Amino acid sequence: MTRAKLGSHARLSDRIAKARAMKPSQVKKILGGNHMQKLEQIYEGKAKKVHATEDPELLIVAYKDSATAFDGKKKGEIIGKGVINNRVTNHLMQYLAQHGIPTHYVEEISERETVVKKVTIIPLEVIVRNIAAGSLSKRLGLPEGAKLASTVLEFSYKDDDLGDPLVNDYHIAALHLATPEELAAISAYAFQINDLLSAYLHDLNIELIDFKLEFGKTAAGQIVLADEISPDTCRFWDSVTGQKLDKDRFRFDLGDVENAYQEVLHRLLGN
Ligand code: ADP
Ligand code: AIR
Ligand code: ASP
Repeated sequence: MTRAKLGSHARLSDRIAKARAMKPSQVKKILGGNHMQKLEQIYEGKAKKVHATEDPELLIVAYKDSATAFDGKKKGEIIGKGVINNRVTNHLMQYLAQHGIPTHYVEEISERETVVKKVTIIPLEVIVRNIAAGSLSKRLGLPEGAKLASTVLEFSYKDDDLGDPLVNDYHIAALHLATPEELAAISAYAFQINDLLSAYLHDLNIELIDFKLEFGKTAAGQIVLADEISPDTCRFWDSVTGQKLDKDRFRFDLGDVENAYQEVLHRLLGN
C-alpha cells in the first residue's frame, strides 16, 4: 500500500471514531462527506465569525485576517492570519485532546472554517504565564523575559468595554462567573495544557511565554477548552534567537508579522 493510501485510511478511521461519539444525524453527514451546512451568522467578533449549523449543538467558526490589540483600540490586517490561526488552533486542540483535555473541536472543513461544539462560554480569560511579559511586566515592574519561579495563573473578566479587568476567585464567585467546582476544573486543565504545550513547542524551538485560554460548557454540562490557541493568543519566542513569533509583532509594530505567523505554522505542520 502506498503512503498516500495509508494516510487516507488513517484519516477515515479518525473520522469514523469521531462520528461514533456523535448523534446519528451528525454521523450521516460526516461519513457521507457532506460537510455541515453553514447557516446564519450569529456573531462577529474581532478575529472570527460564528455561524449556526443545522445541528443546534454545533457551530462553524470562520477565522478572519483582521487583527486588533489593546481591547480593539488598534486595528489592522494580517494577511493569511485566518488560515494560519485556524490550522494552528486545530492542530494544537487535537494534540491536547489526544492527551486527555476535552475540547470543542469537531472537524476542520476548510482552510479558514471549523465545526466546533456549541458551548456557553465562561466569561473569563484564563491566562497562564511562564516568563514575565506584557501586562504582567507592566503591572509588577518585572523585566520582559524574567523567568517566573513558578507558573502564574490569572483570570480576567471577558468584557472589552471594561478592558478585560483582572479578577480573583472571590470576584468570580461574587459575580457568578463560574462555580468553585468549575473554576477548580478550569485551573487544573490550564496547568495541564501549559505542561503539554510547553514541552511540545520546546521540541520545535518555541518557548511558550504565556497564553490565554477560554473554556465553555457544552449542552451536556461538560467543561471543555474552546475558542483558539494561536499566535494571536499566545506569546511564542524562538528558543535560540528570542525572536517574537506572535501578535506582539503587530501590537508593537515590530514588522515581519506575516512571516512570524507563517513560521509558527511551518514549525507545527511543516508547511
Ligand atoms: P471576540 O469576541 O473576543 O472579539 P472572536 O473574534 O475570536 O473574539 O470571536 C469568537 C467568539 O466565539 C468569542 O467571543 C468566543 O468566546 C466565542 N467562542 C469560541 N468558541 C466557542 C464555542 N465553541 N461556542 C460558542 N462560542 C464560542
Ligand atoms: N491574550 C490576552 N487577551 C487576549 C489575548 N490574546 C493573551 C496574549 C498573551 C497573554 O494573553 O496574547 O499571550 C497575556 O497577555 P497580557 O497582555 O495580559 O500580557
Ligand atoms: N485580543 C485583544 C484585543 O483585540 C487583546 C490583545 O490581543 O491585545 O484587543
